[in-house]
Parts: sequence; structure tokens; C-alpha cells
Amino acid sequence: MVTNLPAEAKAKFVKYMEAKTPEEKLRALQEFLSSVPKHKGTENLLRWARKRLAELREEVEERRRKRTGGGGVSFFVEKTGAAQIVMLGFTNVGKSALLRALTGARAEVADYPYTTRRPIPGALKFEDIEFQIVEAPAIIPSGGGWNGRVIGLAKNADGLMLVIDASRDPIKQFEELHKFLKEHGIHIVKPRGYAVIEKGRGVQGIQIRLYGRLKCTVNDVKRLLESYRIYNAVVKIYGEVDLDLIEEAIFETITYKPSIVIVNKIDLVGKEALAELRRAVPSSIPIIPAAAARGLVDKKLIGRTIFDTLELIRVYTKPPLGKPSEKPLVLKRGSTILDVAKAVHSELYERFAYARIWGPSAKYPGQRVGLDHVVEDGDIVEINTRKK
Ligand SMILES: Nc1nc2c(ncn2[C@@H]2O[C@H](COP(=O)(O)OP(=O)(O)O)[C@@H](O)[C@H]2O)c(=O)[nH]1
Ligand SMILES: [Mg+2]
Repeated sequence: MVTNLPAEAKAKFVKYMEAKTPEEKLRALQEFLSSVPKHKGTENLLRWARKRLAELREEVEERRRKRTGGGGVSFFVEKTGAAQIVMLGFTNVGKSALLRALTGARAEVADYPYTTRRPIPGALKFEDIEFQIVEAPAIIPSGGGWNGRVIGLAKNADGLMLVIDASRDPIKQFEELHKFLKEHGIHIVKPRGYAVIEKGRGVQGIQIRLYGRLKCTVNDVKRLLESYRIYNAVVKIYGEVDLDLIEEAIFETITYKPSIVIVNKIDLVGKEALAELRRAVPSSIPIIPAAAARGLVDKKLIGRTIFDTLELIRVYTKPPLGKPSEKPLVLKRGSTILDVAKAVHSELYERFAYARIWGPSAKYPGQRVGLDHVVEDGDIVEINTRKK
């Protein structure tokens, strides 16, 4: 159901999007909220706005405390490597031990609660790429504390690693984590369709990238975005997407984060515990057992599972007559030559003539293809440009 917001409310939402500081955002969102009519179509939006308001209030309060000398550090971690995976779980489940086993990063491992008080990053090698694994401070079951900042960290991640202690009612832990994330708009089960709107610098006009199917016209999408004064954005379509889901993406009410589960301390339980957990966790979410403090961690399997769950592919670019790059370009499955060209250099896209490909997506070695050709993991791509 589309919200059918009056123009006044849309204008207020634009103010909210344009606000820079949490204080400005808080004020703008309050104004927006009071201009939204209350009916069935706006239920979800209102729920989201109220939740966001609570988060912003917490953030503003936090900043005030900091200015007046109280503690509170930012949880933002700059991304490195092919993708950022945030490790979430309750205290003492073995997150720090797992981070150390996977990446060598030395987070303190201790048997008292809340040892880790800020995010700690490490790098996990997988074949010829690296994932950034970030241990988040533990989620506090009673709420409050730094939970809001942990959610912020998770929303900024490319994927999540939920860590569960096999010896302490693992099913309950999973269900509580699942519920906690859902309440904050993070879905870990892949929806049938979703859209991602990227408003980065250098984007000209509304560009639709289809990795799935759009159930309305491109013009419908443009008109909706324009009514929110969004004129420059890349809109990525995954699965089946209608206009409702596009509007949801504008509001960012729900985000999907590909997730895997690690059941740790498997040395303390029998095999049946794992089977029970498998029945309780949605089948699309992989579960990997580990005993981090015992050094029993299958790094290869975890790397492969992250790669597959995030639906990534690697492409090796080469100049005409030259050799393929050693370091691959990491892209989402469904990416095309257009995505490759743009990722390498805008000039390759602007002066694109044709590409040649070798590898899994090529009908024969050196096949000539255009911008809409879908690339696959392991492809070598050579982009040829027109003379200036
Ligand atoms: N038996 C067992 N204990 C573990 C395992 N992994 C971690 N621990 C212990 O659990 C406690 C908490 O570990 P830590 O990594 O600090 O947990 P965090 O709070 O989630 O970061 C420590 O005493 C660890 O030695 C494991 O695989 N098996
Ligand atoms: Mg820790």
C-alpha cells in the first residue's frame, strides 16, 4: 500500500533527509511526523518514524553528554576489503575469541561480561580477497546502553555474523537476536524483493539497475523519487519490486542484511543441540559450528559462506594487450559490464566501445560483449574505448 503522502509531508521529509546533524534531523523528523495523515497505508511509516525518533533522541542525548565531558565514543568503522561483516551477539558467547581465530586481531578474551566496549576490526583472508570482520560490543538484553550504536554499526555493514553460545539455550539466543534486529528494521531473511537507493556524489539522473524485476514502470519510479526531490540516484532492484518497496527504500524503514550464524563453544554440547538449532533458524541462513577458544574454526568454510551469502563475484580486469589484474574487483552477483566499467574508471564507461571476456560467462574465449552483459565469478574483462 503506497502512503500517498500530501506534498507538505513530502517536503518535510526532504528537510529531514537534508538535515546534517542529529539535532536538525530530530527536529525535522518531529515536524514530518506531525504532518503524516494516519491511515492503513501510513502505519508502517509511522511506526518507523517513531522508532527513528527514539534513536535520534538517544543520539542527541549522547552528543550532549560528550560535550559536557561524559564518555561515549563513535562506533563508526571505516570499511576495508571486499565487504564489512559485523559480528553480533550477547556477552561472553566468544566473539572476541572468534575474531582472534579468524583474523588474528587481538581483542581481549575474558570470562566477565562486557569486556569489549568499542568495535574491533580484523581482516579475514578468503582466497585472493579479504573480508573485514568487526566485533561489535555485546548486545545488552535489557536494552539501552550502547544498543543504539550497535544497531547503527549493523545498518552500515554489508553483512552480519550472529554469534551464539551453544551451551546457553542457543535457540532462545537466536530468537532474541532475530527479534532485536527486526524491531530496529534489520531483516536477516532475504525478502522476495527489495530496492537500494544510493545517492552518492557524481551520480547523474535516476539510474535503475535491474538485478531482478520491476513491477511498475521506470517512469513511475522516477516520478515517485522526484516527488521526494530525489533527482540523482542509483536505484538497485533485487527480486520482485513494486512502487511500495521503492518508497520503503526512500524511508529506509527496512534494510536487509545477509547473515550467517556461528554456533560457538560446540565443544560443550552434543550434536543434537546443533540439529535443534537448525530447525529453529530460517533455512536460508547458514549455520557453522565452531569452538573458537579451542582453535576449532573453519576459516575457509566461513570465508566461502560469507562470499556466497553476500552473493559476491570476482572479476579480473585487463587492459587491451595487457595481463589481467592480480587483485579482483568484487561485485554483486548480477552485475554487468556497465558496473565493471564504472567501478574501474568513469572514463571507461563514458568512452566505452565494447568489451571482451574470458571465463565462466564467455561463450568462447575473448567473446565480444556490450554493457548489459552479465559477468560471473572468475571472469576476465577487457574494456575497449573509443578514441578521444
Ligand atoms: N569452552 C569454550 N569456551 C570458549 C569458547 N570460545 C570462547 N570461550 C570462553 O568464553 C569466554 C568469553 O569469551 P569472549 O571471546 O571474551 O566472549 P565475547 O564477550 O563474546 O567477546 C572466555 O572465558 C572464553 O575463554 C569455546 O569455543 N569453547
Ligand atoms: Mg568481546
